Amino acid sequence: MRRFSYRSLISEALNAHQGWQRQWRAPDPKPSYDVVIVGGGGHGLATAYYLASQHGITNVAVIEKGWIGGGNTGRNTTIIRSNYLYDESAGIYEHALKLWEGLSQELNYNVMFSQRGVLMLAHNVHDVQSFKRHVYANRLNGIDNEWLSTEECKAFCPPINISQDIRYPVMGGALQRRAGTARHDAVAWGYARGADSRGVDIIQNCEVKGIRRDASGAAVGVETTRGYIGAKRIGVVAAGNTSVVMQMAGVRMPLESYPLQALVSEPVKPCFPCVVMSNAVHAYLSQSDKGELVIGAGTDQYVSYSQQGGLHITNHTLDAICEMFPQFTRMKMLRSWGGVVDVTPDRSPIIGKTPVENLFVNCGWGTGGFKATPGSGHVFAHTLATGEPHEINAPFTLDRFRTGRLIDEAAAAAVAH
Ligand code: FAD
Ligand code: PYC
Repeated sequence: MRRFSYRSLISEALNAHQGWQRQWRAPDPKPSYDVVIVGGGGHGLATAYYLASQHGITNVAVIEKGWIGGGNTGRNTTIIRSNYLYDESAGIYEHALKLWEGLSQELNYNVMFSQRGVLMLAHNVHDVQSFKRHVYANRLNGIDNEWLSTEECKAFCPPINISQDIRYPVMGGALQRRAGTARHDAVAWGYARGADSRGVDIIQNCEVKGIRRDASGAAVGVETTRGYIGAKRIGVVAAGNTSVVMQMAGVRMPLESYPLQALVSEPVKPCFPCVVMSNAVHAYLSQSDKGELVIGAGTDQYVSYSQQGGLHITNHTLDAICEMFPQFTRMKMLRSWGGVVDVTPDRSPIIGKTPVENLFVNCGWGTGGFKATPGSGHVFAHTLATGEPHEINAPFTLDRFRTGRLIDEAAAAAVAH
């Protein structure tokens, strides 16, 4: 695969960009693979990439029913942070954040990771206490997070309205400076390109319709719209559709799937320097490199597989945005869309073994898995390669919903929760 470099970009600019290769192949499925990954989102593609690059396992297929990155990976609002409460979460989200810091270089693909800072605003005494608790817990884990007064919030993000006369006045905020955003499509494409160049087959427009088990009950392959594909190990990474896929092997998952939506404004000149989230008023905002304001809120209140959310949620969010940032009141909204997120009872993911031999799962990232993409792929690749969890994903078992060792991150799941 031709590398992107200053030199290759200049030479292609002078050559009307005629010399670039396809970024990944479109192979027909082989009869069988060492590992089949169900789901070509960021997590599935990252898993394939690390299987090949870290474990030398290249006889791998990623099976995607639509197009890669067409699920939540390409629909999310790209907030990346590691300010979760518990040690287990600090382990995985900070592992991911460290990988983000070198990802463009690792993949030779610009994922446009921008550490512009994520500021979580507090609007009541409960917020203040909860965010300060997160700040202290994060610091104990060596994760940057700091408490800002109301005036310091305004200095960090001048568009914030700090008038104390509004319904939810700003009482301070927790700032993670190393947090930020990245370009979601580029993450899927970069991992796809890296995996493909190491021999991984990425098979798009191919839906998994069944999971075949042998007489002992072990999973041995997947039935797809392009025929049967055998597999020594299967990793299901299907986000909002995970329960449906796992049901094919007879495994009932502790997941609920909800629509989560976002919207963007017309593009304007750079006017918003960071990411601001507000759990209390249920809104968050950043500005994309194209200039659009990227806005989102919470999930719909009912389970659904519709990639479209309720209009009243958007209205409520825009009310909140107008109160926090009155200068945006006259902005026009351009597009809105939704994704289907897979939510666990404790708002933490499930990564590891299942009761079915050779069948592994990585799901439950709910409203907040984009930030974890590199870390999740990295530890899931280890799990698939060795058959045992990496120490970082060891706590995130399916079994915790039986034993009661939950990792309750409802507060850190934040606005979208
Ligand atoms: P996906 O990208 O959804 O990939 C799963 C893939 O599996 C899909 O492409 C799907 O087509 C495929 N699939 C499903 N069933 C089958 C089948 N039977 N056969 C073959 N393929 C199948 N997270 C953050 O960290 N920060 C944010 O700011 C953020 N904002 C969000 C905003 C919105 C509106 C949404 C919807 C989500 C947001 N998230 C955010 C959550 C984040 O997008 C997800 O947690 C993450 O992208 C999940 O990645 P994934 O690769 O597991 O899933
Ligand atoms: O996990 O930070 C997050 C998030 C923000 C919006 C949706 N998810």
